[in-house]
Amino acid sequence: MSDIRRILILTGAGISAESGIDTFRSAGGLWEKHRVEDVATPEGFARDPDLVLRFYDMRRERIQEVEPNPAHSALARLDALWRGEGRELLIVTQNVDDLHERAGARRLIHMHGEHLAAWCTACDRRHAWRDTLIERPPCPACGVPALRPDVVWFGEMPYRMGDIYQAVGTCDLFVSIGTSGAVYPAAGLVRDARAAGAATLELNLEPSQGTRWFDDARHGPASELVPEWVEELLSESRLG
Ligand code: BJW
Repeated sequence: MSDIRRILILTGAGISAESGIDTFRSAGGLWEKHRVEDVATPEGFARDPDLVLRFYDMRRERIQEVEPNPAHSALARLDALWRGEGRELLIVTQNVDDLHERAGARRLIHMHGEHLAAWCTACDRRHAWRDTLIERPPCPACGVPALRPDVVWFGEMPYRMGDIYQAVGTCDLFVSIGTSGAVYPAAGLVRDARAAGAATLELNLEPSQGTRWFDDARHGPASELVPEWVEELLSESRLG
């Protein structure tokens, strides 16, 4: 591991599970209680905006009640220390919660958007947003009541894919944490990283759908696996 310089970390719902946020596809997860087509597609939003806005209002409220867990803190520690001598790091999260940044991570991309942001479909501006959207508040910029959650639904393009592919194509180590590997393009990034010569590591509660693409896999709760792996990496690199 000592020749590792550039690290790309992909995170998913599993890293926030122990903070008390529901995952999507686990038993009892969000997709058992809500139909994906109804709440996570532009067509569902067009059909029944109240249903979708309530779903996201409820989840936006929930994330403001919970705290980062030791897995988020460990990645924030790695982000703070992994510097100098050509070291680079990027956390790409599929999560729309803000637990990575609340733990202190700074080099972070939210590829599926953020709960704490609203997007005006009239003027195309985005705004920091903590309140509910169900009352159709006016856009702070243009005044039109056309705000929607600033999240990426099925059929929409995830954010900053150019930056993500660039970092995936040049990393030495690709680490996937707490994601089922069921949703593309995120699920395909491990193959892009491998093709570019990176070592690949999975940290997940159970083998993901793409587990065969990883050189190494460790299975268990993120709050244990992630701090262990981070300490191992920092100590091997004499940064801990
Ligand atoms: C623990 C744990 C603990 C539990 N510790 N672990 C082939 C190629 C390309 C695209 C497609 C394709 N086939 C189909 C598509 C289209 C589609 C897609 O992927 N469909 C699939 C159903 C097949 N993709 C899209 O439409 C995307 N856009 C797109 O493709 O645009 C075109 C394009 C083409 C080429 C390049 C670029 C673009 C958009 C996808 C948008 C996804 N949106 C959502 C909702 C976001 C807002 C919200 O939160 O409501 O994103 S869906 C949902 O799934 C959410 C998540 O980010 C995403 C991934 O879920 P995640 O994070 O993996 O959660 P889970 O629940 O699935 O897994 C949790 C894991 O944690 C499990 O494994 C547990 O075991 C584990 N776990 N507790 C450690 N304590």
